[in-house]
Order: sequence, then C-alpha cells, then structure tokens
Amino acid sequence: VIPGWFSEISPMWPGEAHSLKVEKVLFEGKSDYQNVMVFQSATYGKVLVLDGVIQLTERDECAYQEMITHLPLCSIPNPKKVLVIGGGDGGVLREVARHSSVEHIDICEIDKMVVDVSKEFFPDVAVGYEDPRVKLHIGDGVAFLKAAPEGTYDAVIVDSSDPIGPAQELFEKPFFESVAKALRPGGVVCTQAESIWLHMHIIEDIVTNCRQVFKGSVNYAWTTVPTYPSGVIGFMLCSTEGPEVDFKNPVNPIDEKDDHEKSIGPLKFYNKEIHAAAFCSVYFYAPLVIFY
Ligand code: AAT
Repeated sequence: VIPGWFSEISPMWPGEAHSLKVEKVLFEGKSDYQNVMVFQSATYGKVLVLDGVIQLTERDECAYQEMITHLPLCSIPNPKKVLVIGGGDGGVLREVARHSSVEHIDICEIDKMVVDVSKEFFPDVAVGYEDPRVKLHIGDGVAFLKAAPEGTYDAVIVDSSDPIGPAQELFEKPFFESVAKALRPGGVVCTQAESIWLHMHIIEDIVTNCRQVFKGSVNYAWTTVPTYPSGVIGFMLCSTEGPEVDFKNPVNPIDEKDDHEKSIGPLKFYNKEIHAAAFCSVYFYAPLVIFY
C-alpha cells in the first residue's frame, strides 16, 4: 500500500491492484451492509468506494452507466416500464431518463447510505433522482423481484456490485428466474457481468444460467472503464420469449434533443457504433468464443 494512494485490493483480482492518488477523503461511513467511502482523487474526480471496491469515478462513470442502460433500452422499441436493481448512485436513472418513451422507473437499492452519499457528493450522477418518473424502493433486489407482478417490465437493469457481499444472489439462477418472470414477453435484461480478463468462471456460470432461463436471445457485451478492475467490464443481455430482440442492431436511438430540457447534459460515450462494437468477440482469448 503506497501512502497517499488508494489501492483496490480484493481476492476477486488477486495479484493486481489499480491505484489512484488521493487528494482528500471526503466521507467515511459504515452502513448496515457495507463500508462507504468517498475521496477526491488527483485525476479521476470524486470516487465512490464500497467495501474497498470502486463503484464509480466522476471521470469515467459515463462509460459504464451509458452502456449498461442504452444497450438494453436502445434494443427494443418504446420501452415504457423499467426496473433498476442496485444503482443507488442514480447514474443509471439519469440515463434511463433520456428515453422519452419511458413512463415509469422503479429502482430497488439495498443501501440508503449510497443514495444519500451520492446526492451529497455526486450531484451530476444523483440528478437521475430528479426525474418525476422515478420511484425509489430501499430493499434487497432479490426480494423485490420475487414480489414483482408477472410480465410487468419492458427492461430490467441490474447495476450491481461484485458477487462478494450483498450482491451475491444477484448472480445466481433463482434471481435470473425472477427477472424473467417480471419481464413482459420480448422484454430485456442487462446485468453487470464482470471482466473478460479476470472472471471467466463467473461469466461462464452467468451464461449457462441465462441460456436456461431466457428463451429469447442471450448475448455478452463489454466496454472499457479504466477504474474498474482490468479496465474492462461486461454485460449480460438477454430477452424473454416473444418479439425477437437483435441486441447488435439497435432499433431505438436516443433523441438527444430532449436531454437539454431534462438538464442531464449530453451523452459522453454511447453511440450506435459503440453499441454494435460492444458485442464483438475476442478471438485471441479462446474461452470467449463460447458466446458466439
Ligand atoms: N452505478 C455504478 C456502481 C455500481 S453500484 C452497485 C450498487 O448495488 C450499490 O449501490 C450496492 O449497494 C447495490 N446492491 C448490492 N447488492 C444489492 C442487492 N442485493 N439489492 C439491491 N442493491 C444492491 C456497480 C459497481 C460495479 C463494480 C465493478 N467492480
């Protein structure tokens, strides 16, 4: 550990630790679920850390939040009802709000401290909560989905932390079964699905489970986020049986004319080329071929 630097050390990425220079620690707290920390970094703006793991930085959060949201929502026409699991910082809400067709957004975040801290330290992210379509539920996403009425949502976005800690069940088969039930026919889910460089075993399990549960399409996409472990993060995109969803060819572009009125600023990362590119396979890394 280098004094004055934050190093992200975890058994989920043994033998490596990305480090950021700390200018100032702004918040440290312990919620019922996890340790919560915010610091000002020298080069990535403010950083939100849960149990020692970086959840977002001001500089590169756009790459993650835009991709996890627009990969599913731009793949179906007229999404109306959207559910976000996790994502208490509000960044995914901000991105969902760009879609004018959306009428209602439920979010179920387990930890109220994440919501409060984001509102205090990350106003450009928590701005997502200002949209009147948003309804916040504080609770466990697993229980929320079990109780959700069948066939309700057009899209479910699982913006979850890593599977060590409160998010563990969000990576397991019973959870995917509840997601499938809560979706309408031809509805879509996008889940945070870890790194192709570090977590092939986790990804393989997710793919196996999703192939059994989701009877529409099952695809893996990935993008770059420099402050996530290995600088890469992936997403599992699946649809339920119903109108066919071709994730690689987005049918529902974002009308950026609307963004100004919603005061959420322009897109910084997502566009339709990067959407299609996110699904390309990495042939030099043999195990990835299983996806195609
Ligand atoms: N938006 C980018 C940051 C995240 S946030 C992940 C969120 O999931 C956290 O706020 C955490 O409190 C919440 N969470 C964890 N478990 C549950 C649960 N069971 N139900 C509801 N919410 C939950 C993602 C960071 C990815 C990190 C990659 N290394």
